[in-house]
Amino acid sequence: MTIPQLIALEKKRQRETLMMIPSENYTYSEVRRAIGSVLMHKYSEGYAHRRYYQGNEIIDKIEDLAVENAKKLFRVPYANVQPYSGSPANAAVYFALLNSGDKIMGLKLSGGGHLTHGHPNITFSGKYFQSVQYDVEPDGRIDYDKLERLVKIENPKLIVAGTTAYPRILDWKKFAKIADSVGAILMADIAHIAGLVAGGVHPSPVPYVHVATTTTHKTLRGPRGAMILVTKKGLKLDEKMGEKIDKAVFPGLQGGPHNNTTAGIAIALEKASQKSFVQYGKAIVSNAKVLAEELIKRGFKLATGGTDNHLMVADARPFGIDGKTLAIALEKAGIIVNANTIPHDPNPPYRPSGIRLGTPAVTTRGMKEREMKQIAVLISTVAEKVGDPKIISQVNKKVKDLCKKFPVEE
Ligand code: DSN
Repeated sequence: MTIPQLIALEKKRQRETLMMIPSENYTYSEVRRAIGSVLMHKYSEGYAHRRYYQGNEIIDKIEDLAVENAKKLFRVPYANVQPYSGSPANAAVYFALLNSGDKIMGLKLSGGGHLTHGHPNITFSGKYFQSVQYDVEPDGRIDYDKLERLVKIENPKLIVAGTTAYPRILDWKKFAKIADSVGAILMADIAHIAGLVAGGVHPSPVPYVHVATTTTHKTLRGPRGAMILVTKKGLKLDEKMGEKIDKAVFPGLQGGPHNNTTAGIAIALEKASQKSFVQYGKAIVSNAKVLAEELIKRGFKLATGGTDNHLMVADARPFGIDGKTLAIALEKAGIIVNANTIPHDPNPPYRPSGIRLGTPAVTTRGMKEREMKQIAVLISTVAEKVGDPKIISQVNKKVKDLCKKFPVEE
């Protein structure tokens, strides 16, 4: 099969299934056009107005726009929009502000953190820095008093406040109090919630942290990319923080920025500053709340007992199955989620006990609370009849009908 044929098939798959992995979303057609545009032909090592290559007059304007949009939307004095994605953005912050062997403290992957938050042995963050991680409690929540005690004992140089599978509001104020008590740099990783922050449905970390990283393609609905934001508090701690981060991104870690992506980021940030984005953020959260309540009614056990944001982690064991088995059965039915560890999971990460699911992409399609109720019924039907191909195919038909009613933007 040719690549165009495979792209057509993937397009069909995305149209006919429910995209419920909380880090995935459909971007805007304007962003897709920017990504596929001639901007990808240009090399632009350096930063706007100080490049190592000629011919960047227009690219400079594009990068200026993306940076300005980021600064305006998140109310920060400094933004770098060049990181290729979230992991390089986090790496750039560490390399800019720490020395190899310095102590960092982030949330464990199994508790809802990210590999780059200091996962030991197999990631740069756990190999080149000394990593001591904190965890969520068995109920799935961060215990801030416990975190404070650990921070006082360990005295880390940098604390990461950020998550990929945490369904509750992060208390930036508490994180800041804890970090400030030992003089640690506080970095927020808002990759999952950036769109919720922009839409005003999750508090912004900006007044409390020194630096924030985010991807641009999740709740923010932009292209695959990332940004690093330095706050006023960050510049107060180190007036050269922005410059250090620029240098760590290029030439420290990366070569030429992906200008097509930069343009896509500028477009998405502009859209995220519009009033309609506030409605979008509210709808993501209210959809998630309804879905969570309905799943609980139908026998699922959710980490923390529910959600305040765009995602939830559901334990599949009440149905006598693990998360991987459920995720595979749901895929057959056209509901795409990922298997996920639950807090203090006794099962291994490849076959964990739960699934992680979220509402950003189905909300982008225009689905509302009524559809969330339907989806909860479909998910629990699959969980109850995981080995029954006839039922799975009946659910799949219903999923396709639902998808037809809420088409994806061309
Ligand atoms: N892969 C992303 C997620 O699914 O949350 C995090 O990098």
